[in-house]
Amino acid sequence: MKARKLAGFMAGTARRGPGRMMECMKAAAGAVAVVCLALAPALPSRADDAHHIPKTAQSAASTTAGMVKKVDKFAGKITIQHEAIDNLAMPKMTMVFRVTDAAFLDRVKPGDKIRFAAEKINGAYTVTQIDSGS
Ligand SMILES: [Cu+2]
Repeated sequence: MKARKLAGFMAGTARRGPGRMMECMKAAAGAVAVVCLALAPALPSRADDAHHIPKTAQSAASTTAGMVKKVDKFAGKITIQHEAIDNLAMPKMTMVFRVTDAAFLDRVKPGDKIRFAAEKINGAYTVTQIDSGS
């Protein structure tokens, strides 16, 4: 129903000239963007559920101690010298993480000692939480 209506609209506007056609294309692109936005929130929450199988009630156990080595706000990445990360079966090392929220990067600077939580999201090691130890 919707597709046929849109096709008819596009055919009608095409007859009226290229200017109208562009308007129509913009309208169609807008509709696609809306669909994407509607779908996007469902994905992270599903990944989140898979990672948070509630075995115990202790939430502090999921954070790891680390020291910030580098903050790259432009790339949305942070380099952390970290202790072993149990949930990722990772030994202590220095490595680059993505972040789930770019605002994390405004709260820390190189040299800061932090506690943070990390998960593997879409194949990339990603910081999901930072507690900047005061
Ligand atoms: Cu690591």
